[in-house]
Amino acid sequence: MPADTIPPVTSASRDPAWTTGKWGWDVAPPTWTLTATDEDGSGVARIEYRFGDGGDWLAYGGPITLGEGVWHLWYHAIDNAGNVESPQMVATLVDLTAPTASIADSFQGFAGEPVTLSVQASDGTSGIGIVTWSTGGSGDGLTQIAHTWDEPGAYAVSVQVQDRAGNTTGVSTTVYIESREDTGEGSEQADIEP
Ligand SMILES: [Ca+2]
Ligand SMILES: [Ca+2]
Repeated sequence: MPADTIPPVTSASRDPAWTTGKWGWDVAPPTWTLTATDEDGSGVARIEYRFGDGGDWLAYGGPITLGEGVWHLWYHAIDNAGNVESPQMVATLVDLTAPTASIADSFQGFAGEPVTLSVQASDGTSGIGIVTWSTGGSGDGLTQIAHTWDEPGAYAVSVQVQDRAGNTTGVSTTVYIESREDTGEGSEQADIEP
């Protein structure tokens, strides 16, 4: 039997096969399975893995499920003749947590004039993505928006804050719109000196 000088080959497969969130993120913990073959050689002795490109290699004992975080899973196999495969890597982005979002209980404004609304939002893992307002505005990181109501009244406004992975938090508020006439405030009064 000729000497085995060819390293084994490891392949990585994930379940589910495709990322479950947006922009390459997973929103449920994916599982990686490593399998190695050493065709016509001495046979696979073991598979090893580690996270990041430094540190000790760990013996692979079975499928690896990844929680929240940004992961670089490095792996290689070694055959029974001691040939070591060049390391391979798969990157996995996991965000399981919806953003935090808060909005003021109420906003005030005047009919026919734009009211500026804002929401405080943050997301530690994938970051804030699309923000969608029930007033009609939607955009990447759109945490502030202006809207004009033509008639006095109390208006419910809701906002959906999504992280880049697709996890969503909803918050709502009320906008109270008055008319200038009802309040007695008018542009003429601004000129009156005390
Ligand atoms: Ca081999
Ligand atoms: Ca998140």
